[in-house]
Amino acid sequence: MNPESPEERNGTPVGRRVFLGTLGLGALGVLTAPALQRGLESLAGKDPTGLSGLLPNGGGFRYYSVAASVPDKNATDYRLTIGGLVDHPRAYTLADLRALPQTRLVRDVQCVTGWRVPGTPFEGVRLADLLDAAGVRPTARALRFTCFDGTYTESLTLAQARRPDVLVALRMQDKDIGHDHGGPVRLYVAPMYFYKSAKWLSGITVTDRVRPGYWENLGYDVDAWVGRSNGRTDEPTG
Ligand SMILES: Nc1nc2c(c(=O)[nH]1)N[C@H]1C(S)=C(S)[C@@H](COP(=O)(O)O)O[C@H]1N2
Ligand SMILES: [Mo]
Repeated sequence: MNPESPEERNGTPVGRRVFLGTLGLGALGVLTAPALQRGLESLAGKDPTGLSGLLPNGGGFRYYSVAASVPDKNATDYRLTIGGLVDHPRAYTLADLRALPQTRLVRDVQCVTGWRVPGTPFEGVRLADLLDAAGVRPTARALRFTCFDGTYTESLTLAQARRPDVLVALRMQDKDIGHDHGGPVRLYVAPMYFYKSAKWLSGITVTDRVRPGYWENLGYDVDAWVGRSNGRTDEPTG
């Protein structure tokens, strides 16, 4: 069994459905890959029926979590660790991150299931700055992101991670990021589908190769450029 599977982690009904859905649809093998992926993702949100996709939602965000419950973290107990192939591993507190230079970006957000939110401000520390401070070793090629939901993971190549439009975000819509949107800290990868923007970010491991993340193990593209991946033709977000 896939060790990232929520079925294995907590045996929740949502996890079970995702797992069984993967087996069932994968065995059928008749659906196109994007249709399969959209089906899987609608199971993962708080919308097992996928019917909310048919309702108007005012152009807003939808809440997604592959974990059944996620603990609250705040300025007291939040930590972001950076380790792996670096010379200076460390753990940042929220105050540490707030003390670093902040970058504000305003781009569209695009989920691979189709919904898009125009002109959303995100603000935080450039991931490139954290990598520079960590001292990335010459053998490093990629990053693995882990989350304090205990389940979700993501990946970027080192070159992607060093782009100026990739943030360790502390604010979204000009507010501190709330729990539902992945606060206090989420990743924000502006030019890619929103599944790259891991919520509840707690760990960055520098690795020698790309280790596909949660949805990528279930078929999503690892290089998730908006409009140029996952069989979709959306306008770029940037
Ligand atoms: N930890 C975690 N991060 C995640 C997800 C998730 O399930 N867990 N879902 C991803 C997907 S598919 C999307 S579209 C966005 C949704 O972000 P939102 O809940 O703030 O709208 O978060 C991404 N990051
Ligand atoms: Mo998504």
